[in-house]
Amino acid sequence: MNWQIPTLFGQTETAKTVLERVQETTLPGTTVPASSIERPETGVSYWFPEQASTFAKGVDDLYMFIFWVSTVFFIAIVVAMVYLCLKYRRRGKEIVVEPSSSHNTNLEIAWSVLPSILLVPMFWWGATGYFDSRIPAEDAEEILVTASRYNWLFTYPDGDSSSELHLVRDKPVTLKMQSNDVLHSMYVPAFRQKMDIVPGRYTYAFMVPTKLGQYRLACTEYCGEGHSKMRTLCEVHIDDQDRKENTQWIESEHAPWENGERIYKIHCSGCHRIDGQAATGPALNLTWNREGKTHTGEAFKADDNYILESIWYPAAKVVEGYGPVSKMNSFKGILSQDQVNHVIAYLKHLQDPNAANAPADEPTDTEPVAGEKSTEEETETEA
Ligand code: HEC
Ligand SMILES: [Cu+2]
Repeated sequence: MNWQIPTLFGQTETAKTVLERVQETTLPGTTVPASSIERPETGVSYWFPEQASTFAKGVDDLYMFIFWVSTVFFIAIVVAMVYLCLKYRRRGKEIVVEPSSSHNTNLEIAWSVLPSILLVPMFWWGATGYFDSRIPAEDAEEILVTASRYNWLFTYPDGDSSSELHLVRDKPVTLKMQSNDVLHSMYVPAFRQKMDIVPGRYTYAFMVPTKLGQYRLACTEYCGEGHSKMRTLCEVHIDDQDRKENTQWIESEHAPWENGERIYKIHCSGCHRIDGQAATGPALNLTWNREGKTHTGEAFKADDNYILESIWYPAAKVVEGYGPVSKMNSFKGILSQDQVNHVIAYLKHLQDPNAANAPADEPTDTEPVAGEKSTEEETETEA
């Protein structure tokens, strides 16, 4: 039975839209097989919300397994306790003191081994599920989530944003998350996905939505008096086209990498080059995703967090050959984390103009699209 209560987020009025669109986009005369339309989340169920991502079922199964193991042991322990209380209750006035054994090897082995048989699989199951939800697939789309008191902003690879999260069914997505102020946490119950958003660094959540519909997305870390209002919708679309047409876009004039290029020219080009030649600092076209060493021999990988740290706190990891004191000044307070995102997009773009936002480990080998604007000069001459 599916218990429904009136909605907290107003989905009952809006939830039909994806479903309706599936029907509308179907050619007249053809019928959509019922199995291909999933029921959108229309309210709040009293038990688990819908399973709308690839790993939701695993999370629920593990939960139920732990729940039933706990229930069985709870009943067994309480029954035994009541029985023993009755059996050994004090009768009459005399007190018989029986010596208790201080050691019993068999018993001790039994109470170590038997619980392990249940607990080790629980750990294994939980750990693998956790990794599934944290390690991005290589072809995942990267959406930047910006949390601020008390709202959400989602920025897509082309630079456009929306205040609701729009995903595409069966398309893997990595949420790269940043906070503008305090600690927040992103939670989409239907995806069983929850991750802290920490000021001053990036965190990630990975998922593959599997069902069309609208789902609740909320902040789940108390962040101030407006915390309970910090919620929005997450909509899963049929395909990219459907998402493009049915999202309220906040359009950005420039692609993130174009903004990054501008920042580079203003702030960085005095010390860094982008032609592979080292100058005062390393060549930035080689930086993204490289594996390098600091001057003290510590290994690092030039991922998002490394680049953020290099820009805000250059002294934290001084690159081998440039130490011991970094000649780079800190850009903390000069460049916001959003501007750092643009720089990162530019560094990726320098390596692969065709996929400025490709995920870290997958440089694509496709040719640049003909006519793609690759330098600002071109942009200017065209304008
Ligand atoms: C005054 C010179 C100077 C300026 C200006 C400067 N840098 Fe640097 N940068 C350096 C030096 C020197 C290093 C190497 C030492 C270190 O790691 O701090 C470096 C290192 C880096 C690294 C690590 C590179 C790698 O391959 O490991 C990044 C990323 C970086 N800078 C980004 C920037 C960005 C982005 C800007 C502009 C916003 C900038 N820098 C401006 C001098 C500079
Ligand atoms: Cu919050």
